[in-house]
Amino acid sequence: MGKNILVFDVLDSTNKTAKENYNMPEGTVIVAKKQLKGRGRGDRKWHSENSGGLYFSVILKPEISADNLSQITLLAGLSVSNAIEKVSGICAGIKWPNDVLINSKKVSGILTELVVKDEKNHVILGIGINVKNDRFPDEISAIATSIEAESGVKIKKEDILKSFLEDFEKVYETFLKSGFLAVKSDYEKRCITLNQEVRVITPTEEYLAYACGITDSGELNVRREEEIISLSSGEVSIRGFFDNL
Ligand code: BT5
Repeated sequence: MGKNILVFDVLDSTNKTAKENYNMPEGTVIVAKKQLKGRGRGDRKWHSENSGGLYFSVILKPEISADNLSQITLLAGLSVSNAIEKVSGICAGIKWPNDVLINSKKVSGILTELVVKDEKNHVILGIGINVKNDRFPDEISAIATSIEAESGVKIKKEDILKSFLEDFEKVYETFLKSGFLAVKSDYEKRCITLNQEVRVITPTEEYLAYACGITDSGELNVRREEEIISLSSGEVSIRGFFDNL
């Protein structure tokens, strides 16, 4: 990971540039100091006009079925929270599946996208981490935070990137060899959604349930009355005590 790192002052979106360069070697990293059109999932925006954040995409070529791609988002969340703790000493939790939070505020988001070309899966793993941002646009000021704001420690963006890539390389290799099950318990330790009452929002209904586990393939198990339901990340949104997210 990161043998090849391309750094740009400004891009529309590192995911867009990575997708255009999907045929670069696995582990190539595209970094932008600022993004003009940073994206979240769906139509959502990722605010990245502030140079205090770290915005990057990693090109991956995992030989796994498309069904298991969402697991890569989980691995990345684990490595982001490990990197934050290693560099700043502060504990960051994961709101299943892809938000990394400190003190119930969002410090990082992950957007995994698939490019199928030449009969191969190319995965673009895009990550935004608020490292040094001291203020946010009004629409997210109540829900967003940065590592420096929470830890009071001066942090270098490159230290977070280096620590992420080192951790992710190990986690990803373990995953490719042995599957999600091999990293599941590490993910569970970081996952703050577990053992909470949550509100599940699907395209067709909304209900309260109790988050009781992660399946061997990374779905969230919730208990609704007497029934256990496995939720896959593409379909649902989970709200918990961090209701504003
Ligand atoms: C995400 O989407 O959290 C995925 C974000 C991925 C961003 C990276 S940056 C590098 C790469 N290039 C891109 O263009 N994207 C990736 P989602 O779960 O849909 O969350 C989006 C929501 O997070 C927004 O609707 C806001 O509520 C909130 N948000 C936006 N910008 C934020 C920020 N800087 N910090 C915290 N929360 C933010």
